[in-house]
Amino acid sequence: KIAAVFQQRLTDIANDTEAALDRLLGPDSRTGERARPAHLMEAMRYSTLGGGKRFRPFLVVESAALFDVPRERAILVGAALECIHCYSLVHDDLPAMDNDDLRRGRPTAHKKFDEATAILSGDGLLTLAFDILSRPEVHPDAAVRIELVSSLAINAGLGGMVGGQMLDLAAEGRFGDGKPQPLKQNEIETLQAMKTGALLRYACIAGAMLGSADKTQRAALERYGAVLGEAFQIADDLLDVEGDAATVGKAIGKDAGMQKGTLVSLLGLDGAKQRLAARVTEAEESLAPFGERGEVLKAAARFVAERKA
Ligand code: GRG
Repeated sequence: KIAAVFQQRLTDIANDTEAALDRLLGPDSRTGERARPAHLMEAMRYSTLGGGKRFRPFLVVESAALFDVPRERAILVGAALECIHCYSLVHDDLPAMDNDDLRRGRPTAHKKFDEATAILSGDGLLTLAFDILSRPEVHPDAAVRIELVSSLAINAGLGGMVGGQMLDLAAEGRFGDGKPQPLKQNEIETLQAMKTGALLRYACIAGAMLGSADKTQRAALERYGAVLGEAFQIADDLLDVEGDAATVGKAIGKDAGMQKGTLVSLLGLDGAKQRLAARVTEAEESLAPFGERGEVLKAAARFVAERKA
């Protein structure tokens, strides 16, 4: 039953996030229509609207709901975070990075438009995120807005997602002598906590910030976000390996996409699955201070481990 409640909330929050993004990526009375190049706006809309699970906005809204935060505030923060997430996907797909042709079942931004437009649309989305968070509709208290802005900057930047991406490229051997650098387990954990974990953790603590959570509640959500982030990445790496094995029909680990530098490659399939299950349990336990109200977020942790796409 709780799984059905979770699915419904995920769908509702995805719809509300989509509507908010549609409005935020539309005409803006502050700059006027002429000041917004239509081609750039089209590219930003293409990469943001009509796709994605909207799992990060879900985490913001559900964490905020623990404190009865007005929903429209949390939706705005979720939309800002989704702008950062979508920009990272656009830039990650570029020829200089992963050089991917498809994203969310459609041509990537640089394939649909061109490289310069894709780069600028990512820049525009990154900037828009901070524009959104600084608006009074997000929270009447400017100190809360500054905290939301500052924490997002830290989690998305050098010490978070962007830094994690850099470590990833370095491990692939993109710099120096060009040889891949095998990473130790703690180095993989750090890289992933930065690249993927930081935004997921932010989603959860943003709810606590919006809701003026006390120290214990905030620490609980921080812990939940951190272990959920790790679970998300292990599940994603498992999907890569098992999805590849299923479609290509090859032996797992030998020929199917066993990516180097993941916990799956280091711990093996069974080891990674055990660790994933342990992280889900830990995520559930971290929500103890919220009692019954934590049930939907607990279901979200189980969803992360079980998802097929
Ligand atoms: C280029 C600055 C920069 C950062 C790139 C997020 C990222 C960092 C790269 C994307 C590549 C990747 C597979 C990262 C792991 C995180 C991940 C699984 C992202 C996909 O997130 P989902 O599953 O995607 O939430 P949807 O499409 O549902 O939004």
